[in-house]
Amino acid sequence: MTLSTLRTCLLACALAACAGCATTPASRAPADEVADANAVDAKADVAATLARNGADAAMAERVKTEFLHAWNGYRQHAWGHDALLPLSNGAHDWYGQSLLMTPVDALDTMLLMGLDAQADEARELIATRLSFDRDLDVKHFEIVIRLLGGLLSGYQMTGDERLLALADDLGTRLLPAFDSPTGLPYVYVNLRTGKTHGTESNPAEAGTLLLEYGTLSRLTGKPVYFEKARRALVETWKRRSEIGLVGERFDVVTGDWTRTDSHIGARIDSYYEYLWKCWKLFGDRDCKAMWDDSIAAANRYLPEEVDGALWYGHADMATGTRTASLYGALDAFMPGLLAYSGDVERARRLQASSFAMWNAHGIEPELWDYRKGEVVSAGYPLRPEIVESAWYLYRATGDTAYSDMGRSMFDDFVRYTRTDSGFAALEGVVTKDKADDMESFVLAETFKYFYLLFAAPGTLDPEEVVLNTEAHPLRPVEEPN
Ligand code: DMJ
Repeated sequence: MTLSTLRTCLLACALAACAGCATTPASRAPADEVADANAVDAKADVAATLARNGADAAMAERVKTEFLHAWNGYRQHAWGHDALLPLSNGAHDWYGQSLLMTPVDALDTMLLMGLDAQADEARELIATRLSFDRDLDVKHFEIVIRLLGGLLSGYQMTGDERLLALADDLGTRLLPAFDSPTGLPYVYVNLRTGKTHGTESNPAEAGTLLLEYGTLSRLTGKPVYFEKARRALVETWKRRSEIGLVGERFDVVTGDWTRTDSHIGARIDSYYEYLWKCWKLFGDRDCKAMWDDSIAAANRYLPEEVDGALWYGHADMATGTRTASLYGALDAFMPGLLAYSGDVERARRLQASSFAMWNAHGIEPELWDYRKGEVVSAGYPLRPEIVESAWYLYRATGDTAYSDMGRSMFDDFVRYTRTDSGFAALEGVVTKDKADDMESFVLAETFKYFYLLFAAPGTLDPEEVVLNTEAHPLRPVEEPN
């Protein structure tokens, strides 16, 4: 079955029961054409502003130098392992055996930064040492966004067929995760046996798979990857409440919600991101329809104004009733997504709130009560989302307020988290005590978004490539015949 046949089948079968899901292009009114022309003019204005403001080459160089500090620490103390322990100068493997999380996650950042020698060395390590034939129960979602995403972007940026072969092998080993009665993926899958476990999952883990599996389908000509991941996204969306919100956890066997709190933070966040991005990368009109419907509900029930500031809090998915005034480091991806999808004014206001949360203690907490102005969960695992949003806003507006914001956050980031061998998570943003942990996403995402904020605008154009949720750039690929 070709991908286009598959798409037709999915449109006809899987989505037939979904109200509001467009299966044919909407007819275009003259007003749409005027709006399109205005949008083209606005984009040209922003491009001119970006070109005029140019890059901050000194800051880009500084980010690159600090990235190299972390990479060299990994290279010296943790080479061949998943991650560096930046306080003890030790190494950590997620599952007792290494799957090279840091090199795979870091490869495309090095390529973007022009660190060719380091990228070549990492690529050789990956191509010659990475094997997925292991008796390991791995977390499906994390392996997809970090490893599958990193291998695919690495392949697209270098043309090294060994990376695509690894991605294809990994994809085949992960596919049993989708073999639940609902098509929603189990949380864990064994790379050698395909045995699955973990039935309580969530919208983020089920809905943040399609960019990677879809790209793998396009590159290998195997539609099964696209089909399974798309079904998981659609099955998640189909479970939205009557008012259009999703909850925080569901059971993949029964398909029932087990937690009905709705928000844009942990366990839900990137579900929204992929609804928009699967339209952007694949031109999938059903994704666009699901996005329109879902973001409208989120924008209706989750926002809350406090002293003139805009926040997105928690609400019950069935009634929309406010349940908590919590926002945090993960929620801070939303301004970027709003800006990317064209809602710049809301994005600006929410980013101002994220930055106020950051500045309350000089670095952002994992969770913040915006009504009380209090830290609820004090850790800082070096997350990228607020920087990612600053970059999307800079790209959407050309406004140097966002590169200034990035400069200020980078100063704080280095001041509070730098160690002799890398960068350490914080136990608490109030005390600034460090933890012996440097997640691979620091090299995949946090440094990449800081770099992109200051590098020449042509370094990466989000209108030409789509970054997965781990910031791995994926280029659109034509459907094979
Ligand atoms: C990353 O692994 C991804 O961005 C994911 O979507 C959310 N969590 C981390 C970064 O904070």
